[in-house]
Amino acid sequence: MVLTDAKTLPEDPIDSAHSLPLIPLPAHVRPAEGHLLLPSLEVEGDPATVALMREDLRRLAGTAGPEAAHAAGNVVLALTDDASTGPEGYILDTRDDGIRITARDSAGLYYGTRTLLQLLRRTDEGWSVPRILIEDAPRFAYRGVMLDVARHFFSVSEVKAYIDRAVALKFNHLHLHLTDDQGWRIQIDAWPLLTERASAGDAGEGPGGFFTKDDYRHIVEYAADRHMTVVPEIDLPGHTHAVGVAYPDLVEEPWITDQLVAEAERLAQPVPVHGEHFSGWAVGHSSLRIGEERTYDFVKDVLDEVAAMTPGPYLHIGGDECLGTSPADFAVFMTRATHLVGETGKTPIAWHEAGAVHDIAEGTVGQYWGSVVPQGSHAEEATRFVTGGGGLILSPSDRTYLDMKPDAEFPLGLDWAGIVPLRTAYDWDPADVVAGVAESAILGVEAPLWTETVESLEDADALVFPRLTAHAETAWSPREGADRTWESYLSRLTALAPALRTSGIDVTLPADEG
Ligand code: TNX
Repeated sequence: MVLTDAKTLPEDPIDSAHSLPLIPLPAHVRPAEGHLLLPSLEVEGDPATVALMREDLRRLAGTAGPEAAHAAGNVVLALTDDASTGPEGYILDTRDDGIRITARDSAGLYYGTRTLLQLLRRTDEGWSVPRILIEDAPRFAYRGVMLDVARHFFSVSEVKAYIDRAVALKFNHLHLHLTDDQGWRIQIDAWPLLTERASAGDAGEGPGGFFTKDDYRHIVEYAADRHMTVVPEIDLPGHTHAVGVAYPDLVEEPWITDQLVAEAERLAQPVPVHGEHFSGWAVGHSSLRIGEERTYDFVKDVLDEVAAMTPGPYLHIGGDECLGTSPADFAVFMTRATHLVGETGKTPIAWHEAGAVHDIAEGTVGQYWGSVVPQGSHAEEATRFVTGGGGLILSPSDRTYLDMKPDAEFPLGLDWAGIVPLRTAYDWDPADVVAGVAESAILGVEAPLWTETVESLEDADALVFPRLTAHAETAWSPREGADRTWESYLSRLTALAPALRTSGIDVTLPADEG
C-alpha cells in the first residue's frame, strides 16, 4: 500500500467527498485510491486530545475491550506552527503506516479527530480508513446549539449527552436557556427562593429541577474539555413568570389577552396566575417590574453570580417576546441590563428584538430568530447590533428551530414557524438572510431546541436528528464547492447514518426528498 502523493491528485475533484461519511463537509478533501488497514490504533501527541480520542475509540470498538498497545503511535496528533491551518483548523493525512493530524491549536486537533472518527470503520482485520488528505477550517467561529432546560428540565448527564452529539458535528457553543415562565433552573445564592420555590414543575406534568452551582460548573468543564463554550441565558424582562413564584413583588400581574385565553382553551392548558407555577405553553404574558429599583438589584445579583461561574465570554439576557412590557419600558430595561452584563466583563447577547433599543451596550451581540426572509422590522433590528459594534448569530426559526415539526404528522414539536423538513433545514445560507450584513459581521449559526413538547433525550434526538447535521454543515463548511450541495449532503448523510445508528441515534432518511 503506497499513499498516493496528494500533489498528483486533481485540484478539486468533482464529487470527491460524495460517498464519504463526512458531515460537516471539510473545506478541502483529496481522496486517494483505496484504504489504509491498521490492526490496532495507538494515539499519541497532544495529551488532552489523545485522552479524549482514546476514550472515543474504545467506545467505537464496542465490547472488544482496550486495544493491544501498538509499539509506536500510528495516529499522531501534532501541534505545529504551520500557518496553513487557521483557528480550529487541521490537516488530516493518511500515510502508509498511520494517520497524522496537525493543527495550530488543540481545538483543531480535536476537530481532526472528529473527522477521523467519522471515517474509521471496524472490520474483522482491524481499523479501516480511506486514503485521504483533508485540509479543513470552519467558516464561522460561533457554531451553536441551544437547549431549553426551563420548559423541561434535563439532568447533567442528559446535557452531557447533548454536548456529545453536538461536538461530534463540530459545534462549539452550548447556549443553555436556564430560565423561563415555567421554571428557574440555576442556583442563585443571593435569591435562594428561585430554586426553592420556582424550579419545581415544568411546561406539563413533570417534576422540573435545577442545576446547583457545582452541576453547572461540571457541565461547563465537560463542554470546555471538548472545546465547547457554554452560553448561559437568563431570559429577561419577559419569560419571568417563575421569578414571581419565588418573589411575587418582582413581576407584574400576568398580561392576559383574549388570544392567550383562546389558545389555552384550545390546548386544554392553564392561564397564568400571578405567584403560582405555570405549566402552559403561552408566551409573552410576564414582565419584571421595570420601574422598581429592587428589580435591578435582583438582575445585578443574578448576572454577577452567573458571570462568576461562566468562563466563556458571553452572557445571554433574552429580551424576546416581551408582549406584556411597553416599548418604552423594554428600552429602559434592555439598556440597563446590557450595561449590567458589561460590568461583569461579559459580552451581552440578546434576541433580535433588543435591536429596536437605541442605547443597549455597545458590542451587544444579536441573535436573530425571525424567518429566513425577514418580516416587518426584524432585519432593521438585527442590523442594529452590527452598527452597534456587535455581531449577529443567525437562528432563523423557519430553518434552524429544531422544535419545529419535520413533517405535519410528526408527534413531537410545534409548527408556528412552519414545517421544517430536512431539505428546508439544509437549503439556506447565513449570508443571505439580513441584506447589508456582511459575512464578517456574522458570528455564526445556532440551532435552538425549545422543549415545550420535549420531555427526554429520546424526544430530543427524534426532533434533532438528522436536521442538526444540516446546521453543522451550514455553520462549518465553506459556501462554495462541488460537494456543498443537497445531493452530496444527502449521500454523505446516508453514509454516516449507520454509525449514528450504532451510537444509538435513529436517523430517518428522507426517502421522498431529494
Ligand atoms: C419562541 S423565538 C420562543 C420560545 C418558545 C419557542 C417555541 C424565541 C426567542 N422564543 O419562547 O419556546 O418559540 O418554538
